[in-house]
Formats: sequence, C-alpha cells, structure tokens
Amino acid sequence: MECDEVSEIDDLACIYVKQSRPSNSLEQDARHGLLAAPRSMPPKYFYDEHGSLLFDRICNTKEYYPTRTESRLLENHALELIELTKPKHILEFGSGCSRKTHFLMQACESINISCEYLPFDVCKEVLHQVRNEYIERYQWLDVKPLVGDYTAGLDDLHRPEGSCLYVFLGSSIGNFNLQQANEFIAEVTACMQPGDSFLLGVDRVKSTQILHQAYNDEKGVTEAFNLNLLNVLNDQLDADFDLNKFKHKAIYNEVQQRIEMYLVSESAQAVMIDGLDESISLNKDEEILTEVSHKYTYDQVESLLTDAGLHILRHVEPDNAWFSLVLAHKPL
Ligand code: AVJ
Repeated sequence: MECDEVSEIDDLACIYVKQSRPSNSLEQDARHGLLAAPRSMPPKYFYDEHGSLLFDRICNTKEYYPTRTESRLLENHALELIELTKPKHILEFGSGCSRKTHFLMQACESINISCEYLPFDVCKEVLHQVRNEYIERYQWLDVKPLVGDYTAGLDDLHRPEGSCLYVFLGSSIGNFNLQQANEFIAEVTACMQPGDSFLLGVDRVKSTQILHQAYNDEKGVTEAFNLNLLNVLNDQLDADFDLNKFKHKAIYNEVQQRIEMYLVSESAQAVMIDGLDESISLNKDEEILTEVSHKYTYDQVESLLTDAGLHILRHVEPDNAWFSLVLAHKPL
C-alpha cells in the first residue's frame, strides 16, 4: 500500500494523519443528526479536553469495569504478548491517556526491547501530555504522536519499517456498528505487513444489570460525560443548549447486543444553533442518541479477526469472561 511519506509535523512533534475519506465536520454531523428526528450525534465529539478528563474519571468509577479488567489482563499478560511479537513499533488507535499502554512498555523494558510508540488520537492536548509523560518515564523510548481521526481512513498512516504491533484497547471497537467494525479491522489488516500483530480489547456480552450500572454510575460521571456533548455544541456551534433541560439515559439493548446512550429532553423546548443558522424544537422526552457500545461474544470477536485474514495467536480473559484481549497476527 503506497503511503504518503511527507506527513505534516507540528511544533509538538505531532504527525498529522490526513483522513483518506471524507468524514463529516461537526457542522455536517450536527446538520445531519440534529435537525430531524430520530436525532443523533457521533460519540467522537465527547472528547474535547473536558470530555477526555471526564472519561478518565469514568474509568475510575466502581461500576465501569472495562478499564480495570483490561488493565489487569495487560498487567498479567503483557510480557508474553511482547515476547510473542517483539515489536519495533507500537501503534495505538484511540490512545487517549495511554494509561494501560504502560504495561506493554514495561514488558518491553523488562526484556530490553526498545521500540517506538505511536499514539494515535483526535485530541492533540492529551497526545502532548502522553508524549511528555512517556519520554520522561522511558528514556529508551521514541514517541511519535499521530493526530487524526482513525475512523476516517488509514491510507495516510505512515507504515513504519520493522515489526509493528497495532493496538486497539478499551473496547472502542464497540462504537462501530458491526459492518463498520469489520471494515475497520480490514483497514488495519491492510496496513499490516506479514508478521505484524494486532492486539484488540473487546467488552463481552454479559448481564443487563452489570452493563446498565457501568453506564449509569452512582456519582453521575457518565451523565456529566454525556451532557458535556451539549457544551461542545454550545462552544463550537454557538448553540444555546441548556444542560439543565436534558437528562442522561443509558440502556442495554439485548437484541442489538449494545449499550445505547441518549440525551433526553426534559420538556418541550426550542434550541438555537447559530452555527447552523437553525433552531430545533424538541418534544418532552425526545431523545438524541449520543453513543452505541456494542458487546461481543468470543466467537464474534474471533470471526471479526479471522474474517479479515488474521490468525489468533493468543486470547486472554478474566475468570468471569467479562472482557477479551486478543492477539492476532498477519500470516507470513
Ligand atoms: C471508550 C467507547 C469504550 O463505550 O464503554 C464509557 C465510552 N461511554 N462510558 C464505552 C463510554 C460511556 C467507552 N468507549
């Protein structure tokens, strides 16, 4: 696959990954998603600086088990995963605060593998913090932050020379519907060279009660995270959403095997969106879909990877099978 060698690099040493297919701007997504029912907004707009910090706080709530479950799997298995792959490069999609990736770096350090880390995220501020944190902690490590939207095509993704471990953690795959998930795995596979590996973290199907609690934490952090989307619309599209007039709703749709998160209008109300030169009238109890988070059985995870031509090298899960960490590789 031909890659554009001369990617744009800014003063923070961040490499800009140009989208290789048109992806909507916030304005286009709002015009498409908010001006007519059913109303929806893509979850990527949760992650402004405040939203990224709120998500970090969600990960520390007692109800939201995915992060600590995946962390424990990484802590217990990172060494064997690194010994199996011996990466020269670790490229992580949707890296966020890169909290869990430390386990992979510590495993590299413990067996003297010096590699390069390429965190790939939409939020430049968080990438900058991660870069400083990692180069200070790992003297041997080279960090090349990639700024961009990994859902907007990977053609411009610079393919490093030498074995590469691609990483996609936190069950962010859950934000894709099943067709998009298959397409994304196929795109990553197309980036991979024979012998490269792919480490995928996926939240598993489980009881509705456990899932419901994970997205409706007592402290209301998930609620604040969800409502923060209205701050993003007010700030960036000059809208006048009143957060007090909306409530958080997250349910598990057993048929679709997914969490569905909504903002619900508490009353009939009109909202001005000056950035679109439009106003919308919402009925009482009208919903705006803000996120879906698909859950998988292990068989579904396996076929997601093998359908793309990858071979499963290793699958680890906790005793309660609540989460899967799967290492696959592209056959030689
Ligand atoms: C980052 C998409 C994996 O769906 O579990 C957490 C985001 N939304 N609580 C998820 C999220 C509400 C999270 N992902």
